[in-house]
Amino acid sequence: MSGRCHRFFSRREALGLVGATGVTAGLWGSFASGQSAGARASRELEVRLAKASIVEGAETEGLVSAVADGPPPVLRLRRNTPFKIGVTNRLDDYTSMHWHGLRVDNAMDGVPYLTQFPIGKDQRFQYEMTSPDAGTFWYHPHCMTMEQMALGFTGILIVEEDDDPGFDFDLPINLRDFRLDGQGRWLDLWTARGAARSGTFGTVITANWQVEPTYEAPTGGLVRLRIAATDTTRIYRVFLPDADGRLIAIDGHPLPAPVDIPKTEETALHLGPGQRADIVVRMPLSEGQSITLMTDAPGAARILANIRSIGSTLDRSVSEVAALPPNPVSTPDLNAARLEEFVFGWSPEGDLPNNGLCGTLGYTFWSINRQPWPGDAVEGTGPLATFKLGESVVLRLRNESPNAHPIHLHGLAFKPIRSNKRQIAPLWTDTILLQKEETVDIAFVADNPGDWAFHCHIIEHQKTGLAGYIRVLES
Ligand SMILES: [Cu+2]
Repeated sequence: MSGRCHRFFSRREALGLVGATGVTAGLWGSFASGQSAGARASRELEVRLAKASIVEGAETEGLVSAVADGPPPVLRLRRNTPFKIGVTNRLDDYTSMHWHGLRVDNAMDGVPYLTQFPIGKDQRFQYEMTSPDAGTFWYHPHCMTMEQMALGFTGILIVEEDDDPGFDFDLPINLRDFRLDGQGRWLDLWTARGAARSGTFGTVITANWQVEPTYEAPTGGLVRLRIAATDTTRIYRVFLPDADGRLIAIDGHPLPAPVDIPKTEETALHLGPGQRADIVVRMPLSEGQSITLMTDAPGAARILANIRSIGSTLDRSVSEVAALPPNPVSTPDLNAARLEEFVFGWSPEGDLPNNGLCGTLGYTFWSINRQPWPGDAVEGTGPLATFKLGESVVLRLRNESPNAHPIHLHGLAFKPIRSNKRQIAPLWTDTILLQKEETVDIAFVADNPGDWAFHCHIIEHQKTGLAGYIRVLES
């Protein structure tokens, strides 16, 4: 356990964290009673180059963030409340911003050519959105996606519940890898070999851009961990061996009833790129004791973050953890639902370049229904399927490949209803992690009009053909 202690005073705003190491006990009171301490009606983000120490003892330059020296800020907004966010691009390359999991207006979804033009250097685009759902979401560029995400631009976005659910501490944990050598220098961000298989894995696993950070939280308190898997490639397999707690939400949507948290590698919760888990843990009752968030990984399990008890005990109990209020997602009528089938697999185009949504990796390996995303010009590129507004829909997602694919649908919440391989919980989500050679049916009501991107969230798969979109008509 080589976890370093981190002081966040100078970066508290950047990380959106209050009460990390060094903050006095007095602040907890305000944090506990005012969960919306950071919620705002508007924000400005400047997408820019940054530097930070990710490998101990070395500084890495050429990161992409919205602050000079750390991860993109945690954004907090309130449910059903308009939120404006200006995005100014200070990079030489184009960008755009997507709000993963938010059911917003199509024009605000941030997908180049499908919903907006890319944002050029020194240009600003103002996003305006109102989220009907509370929960843990995230944001990232959808243009030059591979480069800008791999270089750091993945941030957590929190939509607060109407009523404070009464936890003592809120800790966003942004899980992602970086591809760096031992001196903190960049390795190739993608490889043809990786793109054609499970993706190119990072070499440094981080939480909030840090290796094994240690946070502090009130002794005996209930801590809400908002774990977001924002890596381009890695499927995290998280567990908490020392903790008592409950899983309360997956992918932004509350579980109908909280369930016990995974404590072993065997029971680990698999979070593919794009997925989130809200976990409430009860901190140890003795000051100085820690709990550990871990991930199973090839070779050995790894520490993601430590959380240490500090202060006199609050003496809370996990039995106090109740279900969060459900989000207002319409329930599909499965008897009337229209079935559409999709197969995710190899591409007939071989190694030709593919422009999948703004910026190419130089080759094409993947497809949906044998059709790789054909390029930047949407002109002449039809939707994979078109639905009437309000129509109940079942999509049959067949993965014919030996690789897992976290399939993400923009703008709509859906639920898996059956798998040919496993018992599957019918929980609302925006990203379903298809196992190798698995077929899963998902269902939803097509109640948000627009052209919604539909793609794998292993970015090398998306960018080499495993992308497309569906259309929901205005009426
Ligand atoms: Cu994939």
